[in-house]
Amino acid sequence: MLEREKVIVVMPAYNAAETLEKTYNDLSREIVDEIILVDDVSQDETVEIARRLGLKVIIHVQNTGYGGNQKTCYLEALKDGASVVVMLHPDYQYDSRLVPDLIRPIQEGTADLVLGSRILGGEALGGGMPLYKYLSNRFLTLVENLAFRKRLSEYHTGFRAYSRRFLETIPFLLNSDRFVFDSEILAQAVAYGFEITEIPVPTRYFKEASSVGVKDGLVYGIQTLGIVTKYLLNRFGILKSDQFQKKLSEVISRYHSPGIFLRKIDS
Ligand SMILES: Nc1nc2c(ncn2[C@@H]2O[C@H](COP(=O)(O)OP(=O)(O)OP(=O)(O)O)[C@@H](O)[C@H]2O)c(=O)[nH]1
Ligand SMILES: [Mg+2]
Repeated sequence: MLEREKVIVVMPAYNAAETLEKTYNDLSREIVDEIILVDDVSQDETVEIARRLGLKVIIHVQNTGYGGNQKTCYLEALKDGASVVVMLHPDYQYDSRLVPDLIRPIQEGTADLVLGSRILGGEALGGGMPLYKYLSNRFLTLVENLAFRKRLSEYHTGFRAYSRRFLETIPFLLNSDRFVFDSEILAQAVAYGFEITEIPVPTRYFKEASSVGVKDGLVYGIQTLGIVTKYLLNRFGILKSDQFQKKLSEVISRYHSPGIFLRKIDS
């Protein structure tokens, strides 16, 4: 019998004690082989709860931010032999019961990146997304679609699945440690020619599910426009940038490479 692909869920966590267990309970353990939680120096009981639930827990020595947290998440998932990596916020903002739908296009080989789209879900505002976030999302998405020549419904969801091939290729370690990491990785997907697809997901907003206020949101929006510009400059050969040229294997320490690239993947 062929062993099936290894599905690893990664959770970039920061003060997720209130919501972690609920998020975990909705995950199908039949589909998910391993769950890795990276703690970004939470001030609450996130780590204790994660350990009690039996998750693999990695603890940062200092707060690096949401993007920096994801770098650790993906390196660990690759080292542990993931074929498919799901990024799931432990803040219960996304419906983790939808993981099987999210990973299907990767398992079927039709995409390397799958986005859980709240806009396709059709109830972004109804689900509580603040109006200014909704409008910014629509505006940035329009700009990104034009720049990337795509027709996606949104680029700003935090519920995503990536193939191993994708994460082994793009130099995500060169990305920002902040929230704009999520925009950068999509620009890289386009630049490196990976297939992106989306599935509809419901929107859930409540107090614990969001720490991004107006200021962080503004920084994120401006930095997203920055990465779109950088993408275009690179694409037209005006200013080449390592973020869109290098491979992960070229930017990672050679002492860490064997653990990632020489792994034998069962499939
Ligand atoms: N704010 C923050 N979040 C982090 C950090 N490291 C990891 N995270 C996690 O990142 C996830 C996303 O943070 P949120 O504040 O909900 O941001 P968001 O979901 O992108 O934005 P909203 O749509 O406003 O909820 C949460 O699940 C946090 O646990 C960090 O250093 N700062
Ligand atoms: Mg959130």
